[in-house]
Amino acid sequence: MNRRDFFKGLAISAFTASVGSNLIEKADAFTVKTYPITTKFPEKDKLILYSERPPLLETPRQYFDRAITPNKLFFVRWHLADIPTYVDLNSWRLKIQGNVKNPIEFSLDDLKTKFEPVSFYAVLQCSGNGRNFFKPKPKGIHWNHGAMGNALWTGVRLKDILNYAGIKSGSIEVAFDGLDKPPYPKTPDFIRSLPLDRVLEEDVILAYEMNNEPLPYLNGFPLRLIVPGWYATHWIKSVSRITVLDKPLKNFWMEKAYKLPDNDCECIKPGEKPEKTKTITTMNVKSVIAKPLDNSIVKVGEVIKIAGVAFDYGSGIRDVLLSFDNGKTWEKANLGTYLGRYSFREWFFYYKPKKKGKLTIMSRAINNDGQMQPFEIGWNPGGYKWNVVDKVQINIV
Ligand SMILES: Nc1nc2c(c(=O)[nH]1)N[C@H]1C(S)=C(S)[C@@H](COP(=O)(O)O)O[C@H]1N2
Ligand SMILES: [Mo]
Repeated sequence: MNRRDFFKGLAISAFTASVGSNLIEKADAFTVKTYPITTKFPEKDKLILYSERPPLLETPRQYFDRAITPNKLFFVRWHLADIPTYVDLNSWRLKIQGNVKNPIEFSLDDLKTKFEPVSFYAVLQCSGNGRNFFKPKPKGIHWNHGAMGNALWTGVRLKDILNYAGIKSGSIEVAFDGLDKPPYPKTPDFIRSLPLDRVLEEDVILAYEMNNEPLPYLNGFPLRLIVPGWYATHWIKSVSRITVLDKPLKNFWMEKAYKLPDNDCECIKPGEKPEKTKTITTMNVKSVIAKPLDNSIVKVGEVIKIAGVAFDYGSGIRDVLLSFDNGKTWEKANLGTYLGRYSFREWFFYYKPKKKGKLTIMSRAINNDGQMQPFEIGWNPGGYKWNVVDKVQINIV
């Protein structure tokens, strides 16, 4: 099937819930609600379905037993229902405008040939990943652990492109707009900005490849912004317009969305209003247990492999510790190959259950700055930044 035809069937049945027969049942310790698994999205395999329009698809937990998330299993999140489903690269252009000396347009080939390509692994994680575990549950999509993934991103430095256009003095921010559009005139378009100093760092790129392939449409074909170490809300998909600004961008997405309470714990009591807020930026340290799944049945004396991933904002993972006695004692997991400071770090541990009954397995990551996953996290209205010590419970028989 040609990439152009992928979305045809989907558009017709956009409002019908045609889903597979599998249900994620109690996918982990905290889940009560069940969501169906779907295979019907173009360029995607089995993912947990929260919505068809816009597509909201989560990667099932068991796929985090490996450092690299395949494109087909990579989660999907769009805010606006009118998403790009076909892009003609003959006419597609990236526009650089605003406070620059030479406003300019590039084709995808221009980008690939005029600028030095760079590649690195980096974790893309939604700010609301793990929102389902907060009590009470904040409003928003009740993601479990799977609104995250790690890929090899290849593209060009934003700094090279902006310097080519020539940044005028007085510039302070850069705004990014993708090809997705609001379905109704009063819905605000998804346009976000980043501070100029972050944009000019070496590691902020516009990627045209994900794991050595063109990006899937649902993950931002043909070009997406990569801001390693920062939450996914900054990683604008299908970028087509970049505007250099001499004053802060003011719109719904910058002023109201993706805000955290601006205090030490970044938290408030449920129901209260934060006095001040700030925009969410860097990710915190986190580990997730992929296998065994919650409620797995395991035989006494049979060795099982416990596996998962860990990551942070870019200091890198120092250790992943596991506990089999509710946090009294901890053992070091084996770490997989180092794939760069922004990548998932795979970890694994072989364990032989000695006695029958229920067993809780906990995982706790420590980064190179000495930060550790907490046992509890304060509540915030967005349900952002969940990174509590992970756990699964297995039945030993
Ligand atoms: N153009 C565009 N880019 C976007 C968004 C969007 O709605 N439109 N959502 C952001 C958010 S909140 C997330 S979590 C990620 C999701 O990326 P993915 O769909 O590739 O997993 O894209 C980000 N970039
Ligand atoms: Mo997100």
